[in-house]
Amino acid sequence: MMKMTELANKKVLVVGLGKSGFSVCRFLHSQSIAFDVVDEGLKDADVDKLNVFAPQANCSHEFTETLFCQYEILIMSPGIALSHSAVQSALQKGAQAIGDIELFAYAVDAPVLAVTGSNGKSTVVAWLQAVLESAGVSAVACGNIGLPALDALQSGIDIYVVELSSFQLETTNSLKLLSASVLNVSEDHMNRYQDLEHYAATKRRIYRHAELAVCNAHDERTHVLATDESQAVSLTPPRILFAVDSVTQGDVGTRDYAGQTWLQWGEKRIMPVCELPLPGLHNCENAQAVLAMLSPLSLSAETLKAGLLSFKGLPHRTQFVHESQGVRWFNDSKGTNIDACCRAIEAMQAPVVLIAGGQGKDADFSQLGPVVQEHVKAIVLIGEDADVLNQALQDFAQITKAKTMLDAVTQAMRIATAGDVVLLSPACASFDMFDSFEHRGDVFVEAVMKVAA
Ligand code: UMA
Repeated sequence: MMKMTELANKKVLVVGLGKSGFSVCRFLHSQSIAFDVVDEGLKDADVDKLNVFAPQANCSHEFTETLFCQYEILIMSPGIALSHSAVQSALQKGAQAIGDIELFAYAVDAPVLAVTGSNGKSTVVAWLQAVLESAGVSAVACGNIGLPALDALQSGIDIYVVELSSFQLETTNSLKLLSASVLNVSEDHMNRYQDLEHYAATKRRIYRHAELAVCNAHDERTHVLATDESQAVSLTPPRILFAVDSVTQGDVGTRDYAGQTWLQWGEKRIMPVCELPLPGLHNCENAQAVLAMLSPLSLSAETLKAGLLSFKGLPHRTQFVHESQGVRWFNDSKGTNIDACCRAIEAMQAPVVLIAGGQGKDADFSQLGPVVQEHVKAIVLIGEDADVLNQALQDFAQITKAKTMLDAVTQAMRIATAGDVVLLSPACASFDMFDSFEHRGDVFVEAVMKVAA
């Protein structure tokens, strides 16, 4: 493992000046480590912001071999692929690529829990934080969830709870974890990986230095594989399973008592599933993952139950927005892939008018067909890949297209009748029309309040 002192003697390039790039710059500056910056979309305002604390940093917007090959350490932003030709040239000349989470690993001095997965990771991370806080443990949720991990570093924190994306895991090598989980693996980011197994193996890098691996009983791709290249450096960690249908041993799942299904952790009965504060089977599994991730802390069943109940859910994840004329409106803007969209549709338990579309990331949308056929009465498509979705789904539901979110909401309002749900769950990234999934969700909520309230 490289040490911070070694970093100080290297030529360092921060690649990407978004949220994580800025957190890296602030961190390097705080450690008196010199660096330069490159960002293809470099904005004057960002250069000004950087100049306030690091005027010595050279800023460039050219991703060229000549530039990259001048550096020994590339600190990559997660959104920038290692396969970029300028990055590859530098790596071949002996440069090393790391990410913000690797720097976090060097600096953190409290226990860390980390969660990845195609879906549910933000919810699990925020739920973990809620349970810990309610148990009197000071915890901060950071990483892919939005607060860059390096910005979260502060004194007085008992436990860091970090959400990691597969992108971040590509450049993370030495993060020591008290417990780690790949919650699930389903198709996403296929424009960045060779296939689903390549994507899954990248996620499993999270187990590299974990003391406990928390794996999904229904999803073998989440299980630690001794043959993974990522495991080569450590012993296979002990494992605890969640999503077990009828728990008998130390795993976490459900068990039936007197006609009621309970959350069960080994011999501990935690609470009836129907009392969980978030709806749907997927949230029952998220709660189980929370319990499993916390097992090293040996909290009591009462403490865990109180903690689970204290969580109110996150915005943009099957978030109830409004009801008028018997039609309920839900914002699931965070549904950025097919699996998340399917689970949101199923959790509605009512006929759905779906608003979907955006950047499709090369996904195979025909996989949405069966769920759409069963639960969706109409789809309103938005975004640059609307035609791709239309092609894949036209046999399963009535489809119309909309140019703006306001247009989509207006059309959905016309189609929906009492008892229906209108659900924004795009199954796509947002960047063609919006700054982020949060921005997309906010614009949706605003449109709903304008049109339906
Ligand atoms: N850039 C380039 N060249 C490129 C791509 C980007 O120069 O080819 C530049 C852009 O001009 C921009 C910067 O890089 O200035 C953006 O960097 P980034 O895309 O890595 O994004 P950040 O702002 O640093 O935010 C990242 C995560 N984004 C991605 O992984 C795409 C955020 O997760 C995360 O919250 C943040 O770090 C803090 O850790 C968002 C996300 O979409 C929510 N994550 C994906 C997901 O959840 O599916 C992985």
